[in-house]
Amino acid sequence: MIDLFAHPSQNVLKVQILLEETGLEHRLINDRTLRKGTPEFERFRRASPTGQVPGVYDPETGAALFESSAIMIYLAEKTGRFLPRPEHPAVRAECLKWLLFEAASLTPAMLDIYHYTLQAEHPQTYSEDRARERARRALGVLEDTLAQGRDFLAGDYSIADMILYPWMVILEDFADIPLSDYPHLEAWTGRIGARDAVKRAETA
Ligand SMILES: N[C@@H](CCC(=O)N[C@@H](CS)C(=O)NCC(=O)O)C(=O)O
Repeated sequence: MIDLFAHPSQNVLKVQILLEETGLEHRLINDRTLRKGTPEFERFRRASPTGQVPGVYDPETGAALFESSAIMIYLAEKTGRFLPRPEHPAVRAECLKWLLFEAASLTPAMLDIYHYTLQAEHPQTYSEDRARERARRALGVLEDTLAQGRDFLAGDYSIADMILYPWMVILEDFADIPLSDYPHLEAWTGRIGARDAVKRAETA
């Protein structure tokens, strides 16, 4: 039984979607209720040295992981699903490319928008404009990719789709960017959101 250290957040939702898609047995452990000195707390700190969620501990292999992209790769490889195998390096790299893009391009821009617009005490126009421009640039790349007639980002439905989907669900509330500005991305979001496993993850 895999431990998923979590509290409600989009970063956790990515992993929950994959766990539901693969049917891997798991239990959610709310990191905020863990008490120092308990075995669960020790496992959480081993999995996530930053103390952030998601964190995963897999007693079957001893894997103790943080960073949602690393967790997604691990679970996909463990099950042999949703990540092309190394014998197909080009499609595998295509899938991994979107995982890195999510972590290195879209997410930092989204978080900067959130902080500079919704959290900062004083308006920070330059930083806010720059973050918004970076986010729109990343969203434009996704839109152009899906406009090439692809149903999913890297061929078949994969962890690339699962890792990016949670951001689209909150795009407007979180970054004040309407998803309808990106019609292909909006249709893709609808396709993923309609999956039973995704619905289960969203209501878990
Ligand atoms: N890069 C990390 C980000 C993890 C992250 O920011 N987690 C947030 C929840 S969405 C968290 O634990 N925040 C509490 C904290 O930073 O202490 C990932 O992709 O997993």
